[in-house]
Amino acid sequence: MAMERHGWRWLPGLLALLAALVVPKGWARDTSGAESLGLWPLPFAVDISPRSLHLSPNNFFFGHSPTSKAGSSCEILQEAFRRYYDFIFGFYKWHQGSYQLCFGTELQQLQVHVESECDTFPSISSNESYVLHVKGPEALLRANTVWGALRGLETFSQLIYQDSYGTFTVNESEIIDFPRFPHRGILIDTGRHFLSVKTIFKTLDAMAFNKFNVLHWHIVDDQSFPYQSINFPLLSSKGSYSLSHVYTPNDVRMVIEYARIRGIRVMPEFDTPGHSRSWGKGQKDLLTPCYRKQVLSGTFGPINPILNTTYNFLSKFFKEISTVFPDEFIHIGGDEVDFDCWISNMISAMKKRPIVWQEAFDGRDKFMPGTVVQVWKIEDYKWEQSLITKAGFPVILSAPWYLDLISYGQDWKNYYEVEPQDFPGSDKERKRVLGGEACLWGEYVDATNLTPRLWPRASAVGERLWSHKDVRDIHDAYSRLTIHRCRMVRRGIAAEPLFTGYCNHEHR
Ligand code: CP6
Repeated sequence: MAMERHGWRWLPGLLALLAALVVPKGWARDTSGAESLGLWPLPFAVDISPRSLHLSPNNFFFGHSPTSKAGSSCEILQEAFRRYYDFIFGFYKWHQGSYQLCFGTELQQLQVHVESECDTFPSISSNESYVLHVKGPEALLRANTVWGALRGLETFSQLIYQDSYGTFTVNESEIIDFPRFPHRGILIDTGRHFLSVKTIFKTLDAMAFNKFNVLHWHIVDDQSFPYQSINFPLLSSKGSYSLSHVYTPNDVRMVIEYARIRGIRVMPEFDTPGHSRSWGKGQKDLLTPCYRKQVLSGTFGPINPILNTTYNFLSKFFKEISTVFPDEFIHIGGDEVDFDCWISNMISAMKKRPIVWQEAFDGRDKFMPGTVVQVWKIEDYKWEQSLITKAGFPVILSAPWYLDLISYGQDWKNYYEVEPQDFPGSDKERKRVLGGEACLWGEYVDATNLTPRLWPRASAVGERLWSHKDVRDIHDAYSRLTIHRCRMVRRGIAAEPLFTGYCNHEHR
């Protein structure tokens, strides 16, 4: 893993210039210890020298550069410093003076410099790039935004290891990094099984370790309606599995906040007009009544488009959603039943951008401009990407990444080998791929098996969406992911093993 510099020809000119300045020519190619770091997802450019520095938990600190626009008043950074200190040094107490460090080889500080002021919420256009110079006695992390600084802190934490004496060590190194795609998501489904806020927090932790930046919260479905609406409290009091299987307004705020300080957007999905049976319990006349031989059968179909009350209700409901969730996007479903685009128009009127599942687009010649289409059907998904992007619409790919589908063996390799821009079309059309999502539908998933089912399989998707498209070596990925998976376990994520073996931190 000596010199991992990918495709300079793809670099925007400015970045190339920056890179030339920060990466000295003739930087040592010998990277003793580097292959065992398990950097994941692999940064754009990595140079690791054999010169090592030591860190003492008592001395080391994160600081702000004096000229940084986001300084010590920036909660996002302060909180990140606390988290990453613990991830690096573990949660133990380290005794004073237990570290004898040689003069000149100590790393005492990581100084963080951010070019723009402390932001509030991440968005699809957030700049997540960063540059990391590790050199004694002070390392420097430079980023355009706090979101880039968060990604850089994760990478910095991945560079640090314990040598054979247990001393915290980092090699002098230079890293230049930025994401390939701006939308890198995980779908969780709380309609089929309720997931506690604590479980969602754990998922957000693991997402940050893998540089994911969107939590697609498929919050309600046919089976239950756990979202407690402010304007329509009956939806959850009648439609949830039970009164304790509900997300209160405060729960929702906590999820959004926990995600925000990790640089993760929360994109809610309220699937309409299909997958909406649970809505009917608390909102009468919303669903279409079904008839058998001209008699009411007592069963219901999708949301009823012929009643005015439906429009009034949905308009008020989505107005609430658009204020509760700060994200620019609202996912309105549209899968597995015929879809009319009036809901997209309603969302646009609320100054939000709609996302729909692919069927909402299929076979439609008039379709709201700017609507994002999410491709989920595995059959001919590349063809579908062609059609959608040819028609001028941005696309999110999830068809090859259904993580609830399990089989014997290392299926992460199949996820890893997907190329999201490999479909018939022009370069302009290929650029309409915003990214992708690993989906964990909830029919067979609750808090007991969610984490090991997601991780490290979703990590394969994470690297595909973050790293350069030429990062595809499956053997290199295997060694790095094995180490990264152990790191996740060490940090409290019950990630399943890739294959036979062990983690260094395991003890009897
Ligand atoms: N639930 C909802 C699901 C699926 C969809 N919508 C789904 C069905 C089959 C597969 C994958 C996902 N479980 N609401 C379709 C987007 Cl293979």
